[in-house]
Amino acid sequence: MAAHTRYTGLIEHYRDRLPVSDSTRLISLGEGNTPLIQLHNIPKLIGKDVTIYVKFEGLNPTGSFKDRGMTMAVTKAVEAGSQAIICASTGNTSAAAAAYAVRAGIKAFVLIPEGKIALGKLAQTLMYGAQIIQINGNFDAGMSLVKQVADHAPVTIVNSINPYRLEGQKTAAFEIVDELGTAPDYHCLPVGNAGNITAYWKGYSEYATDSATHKAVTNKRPVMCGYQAAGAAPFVVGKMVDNPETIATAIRIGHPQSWDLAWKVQDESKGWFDSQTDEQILVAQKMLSQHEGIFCEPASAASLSGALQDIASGKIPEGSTIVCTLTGNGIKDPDIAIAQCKDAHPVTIDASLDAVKRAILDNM
Ligand code: AN7
Repeated sequence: MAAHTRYTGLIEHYRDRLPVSDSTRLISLGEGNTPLIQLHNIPKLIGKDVTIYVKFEGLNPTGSFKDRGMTMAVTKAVEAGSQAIICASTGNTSAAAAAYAVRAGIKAFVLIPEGKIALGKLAQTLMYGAQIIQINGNFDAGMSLVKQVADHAPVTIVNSINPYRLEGQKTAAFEIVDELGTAPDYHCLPVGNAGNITAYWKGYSEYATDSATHKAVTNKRPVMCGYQAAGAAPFVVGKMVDNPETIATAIRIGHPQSWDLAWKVQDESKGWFDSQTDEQILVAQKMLSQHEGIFCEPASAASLSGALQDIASGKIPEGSTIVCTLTGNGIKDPDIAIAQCKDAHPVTIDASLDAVKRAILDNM
């Protein structure tokens, strides 16, 4: 390897395992290569002998794991000659689609549920200059419209029903195995459309079947644990949900697009789906911020919230190594963060040395 190798995104890094050729023009913003951070304080806090890592996907270029899928989907759309992409979104997919479309020099159309996407995601999508189409309906309604309109207009769908999305997203599992030298015992994820849990399983499975060709020492695969918000939990109730509701707007999805694929993941990995209440999700989000210095968005915290529940009950036994994916950055949803901290006490003082000194000594 050259002494200085600049990281230029996940397609270049895992090009042997992705559907690109030497002549493919790669549309990248340097996504992937996100930190796998070991939690040091929370295991002590809960008094359990477990090793928990979080894969902080909020540190991708647009602040969520969607960039992994979008670099691949937009690269392939451009390769096929497409001039425009379209998606329905609860916010993060729209931000990623908008950014990668700009990078490629093509047009992005995004359908979002009016008033139901986090402020930061709206700000991003506006800034990247996508054509926003707000609908009086939820994500599921938007998704249904996107599928219909693609037959009537020259647009490429970049939701996770586009198979290239999952190809890109599977690289997160590669990174984890490359770093740990093996797969974890349990992998916990928030679940909406269930594209990401499907993609991770694909990544772990591909690495396991040819473990000799990369750095992993085993062909182990983790138990996959998917957690939904209680008000939007079709995998827990066992059927589609028509009016999903949750404060975690990213996963306010009642008709998951990867329904069959995700049940297969559960089956093959001997994993499970469960739900977390909005309250439990918010507790986990705050716990990560205030005990580990990691600020993820509410939906992302469903992974840790679910893991903590299953560690407490013993379903995930002591001695386990667990990876929780934190799918998006907390900065995306400032309204919820500020509401969560309504009992914090910022002090307002005169701009004098004396007053600052007093503010410090009074609050030590
Ligand atoms: C932060 O942006 O569906 O189970 O339209 O933004 O693969 O759907 C977002 C999903 C988890 C769920 N965490 O992932 C969209 C969208 C965050 C998310 C999920 C989403 P999937």
